[in-house]
Amino acid sequence: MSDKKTDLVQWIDFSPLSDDRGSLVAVEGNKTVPFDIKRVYYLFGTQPDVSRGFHAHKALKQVAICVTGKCKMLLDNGTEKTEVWLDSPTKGLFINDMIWREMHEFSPGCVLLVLASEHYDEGDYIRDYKEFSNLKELVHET
Ligand code: T46
Repeated sequence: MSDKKTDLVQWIDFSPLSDDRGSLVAVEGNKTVPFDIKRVYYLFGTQPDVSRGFHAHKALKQVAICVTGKCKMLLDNGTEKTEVWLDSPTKGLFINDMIWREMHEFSPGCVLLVLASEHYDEGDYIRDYKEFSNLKELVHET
């Protein structure tokens, strides 16, 4: 896993297996990605002018891969924010727990694949930014 600037942006480079038929990327839990993959979901049919996300997770870790098209991902750890483009099927963005994320500017036909460390649990979501920021401050104080 490579760090870019800070721990906030952590890319995973996938090595495609390419030949004259095309390319294949294999992703394995606890090998290619740093957790056991318990869930896979994907976003598609997204609209160019509609953003998604606007939450953090208490414990969930994920890797997001834009397998087709592109979108912009905003990451916020409570003290620092940054935006990156997800625009390659050979690059995964590792999103740690307690990171606020927003997805913006989906291109037409974008498919965003997400590998998750846990099964779906609405109780793991923090959907209120103030609550997220208060929790982050508590962690910094202790
Ligand atoms: C994330 C970003 C990148 C389920 O029932 N099961 C699931 O596994 C997921 C992911 C969602 N849902 C339900 C919860 C909502 O009623 O599907 C609905 C849409 O989910 P949400 O509004 O959270 O979607 P996004 O695109 O805002 O966020 C999703 C993931 O939820 C989130 O974990 O990090 O993609």
